[in-house]
Amino acid sequence: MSKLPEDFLWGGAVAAHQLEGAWQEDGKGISVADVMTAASHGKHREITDGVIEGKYYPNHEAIDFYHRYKEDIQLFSEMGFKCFRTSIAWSRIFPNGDDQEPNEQGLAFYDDLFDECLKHGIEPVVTLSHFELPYHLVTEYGGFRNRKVIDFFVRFATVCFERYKDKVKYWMTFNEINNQSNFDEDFAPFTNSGVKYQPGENREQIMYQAAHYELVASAQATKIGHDINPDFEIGCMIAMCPVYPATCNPKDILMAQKAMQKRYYFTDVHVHGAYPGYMTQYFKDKSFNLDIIDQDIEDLKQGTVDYIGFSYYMSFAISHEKSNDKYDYVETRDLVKNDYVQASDWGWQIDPEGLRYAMNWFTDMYHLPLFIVENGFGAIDELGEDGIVHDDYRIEYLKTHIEQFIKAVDEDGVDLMGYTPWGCIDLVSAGTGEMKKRYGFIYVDKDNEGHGTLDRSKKDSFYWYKKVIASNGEQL
Ligand code: P53
Repeated sequence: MSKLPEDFLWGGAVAAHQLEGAWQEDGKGISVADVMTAASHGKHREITDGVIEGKYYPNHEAIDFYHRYKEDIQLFSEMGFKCFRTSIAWSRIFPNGDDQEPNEQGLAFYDDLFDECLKHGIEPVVTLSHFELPYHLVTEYGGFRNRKVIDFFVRFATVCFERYKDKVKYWMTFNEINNQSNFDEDFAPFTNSGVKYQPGENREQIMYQAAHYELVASAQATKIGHDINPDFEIGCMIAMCPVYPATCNPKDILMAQKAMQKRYYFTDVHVHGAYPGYMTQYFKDKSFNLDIIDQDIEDLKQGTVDYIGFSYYMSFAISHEKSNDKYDYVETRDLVKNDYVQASDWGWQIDPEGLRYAMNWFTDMYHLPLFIVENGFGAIDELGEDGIVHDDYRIEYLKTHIEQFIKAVDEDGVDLMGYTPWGCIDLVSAGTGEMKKRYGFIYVDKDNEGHGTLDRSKKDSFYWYKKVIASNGEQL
């Protein structure tokens, strides 16, 4: 007897900009992902002013899923996927973001894509905004610094809900909305919110303002979605990296607690429809003068989510030493190495038990169903002499994490809807723009410079995952 429910949603996850390519086809506008170059571990992606000739932008072609999705979904189906998580590229539907009418060719593409999934018995799970803001909203409005962008997002969400209401049941609003709590770096504010900072600006205050507008946009959209189809399940999407205290020094404990509040208050707003007291107090203490109007407070209350979607790759550890006596959290400054866990080639601390811990934490805090919508191991794959990738390291990573989430369900009573490992087919890394940081069960022949046939081939993990799904998690 399997320890997971019979209708458990096994699948895989991707995002439009990381695999579709076809960046200018069928009326698509430029998105924030189209102006980011490729980098590597330790080197940030460059965010250019528009698309500059002669620079390499890996998302422009990506893995050409736009033209090959039938072949790829066939492979997902062969693995036995029950669901497939992808996003709708906002700039395919509203090329500039502020257009009055949607682009029919963009809408038709996702009709075909979802039909193809359903034909194979695969339930689409759809993120509305996954690091794909139309670039025009950055240049004209400053991204989510601007209240007007709420309406543009809500218009986009409404069009999608109406159009796909009979094809898509599971939705998420903003991917990893809490990444931007790392406001010190340029990547998260730009990909989450289309925010570019000028020198000397108060980055933290701007981040809280942009996040507030997004939370309002998410709540308004969630309310409208529920009105359009009461059967919709609409979730938030949180990047979960639990923050452990480096020691049992009470100062480290408090520091970890404060860091958790700063990284995860987003979930409180999504779930409870209101800011927790510690955040409103913090805004006051810092004299952040945020534009939060009465109607926003009402909107947040009306648009709470049905489940918590989250990604889990790693855990963090933190020490109080560099912080001030208020334990203000600065992600780039305060995190420390955890000697009890190993790290990936990209420095991500691998911690399967941390997944079980995180699931219990979410459940204690919010009492909602959970959905693990990303998890996985970004690694360098080499083709063996037989032309096949023997990725036992990836199988090991996934196996140990699956064991832990089964314990969370079976021993701790956590309500878990499904599991969609990240990058089920190799795609462009969000953080570095590389191809060589691979997550897939399916290998794609393409390198960091953009060379390759784009041919697909099955890795060892492909056959392994197929067995896992067929046994509903019994055979790992
Ligand atoms: P890459 C940081 C920390 C955790 C998850 O990431 C993150 C990031 C951003 O890099 O992003 C999510 O490709 C994101 C996906 C992304 C995936 O994790 O940098 O939702 O778009 O590809 C893996 O290795």
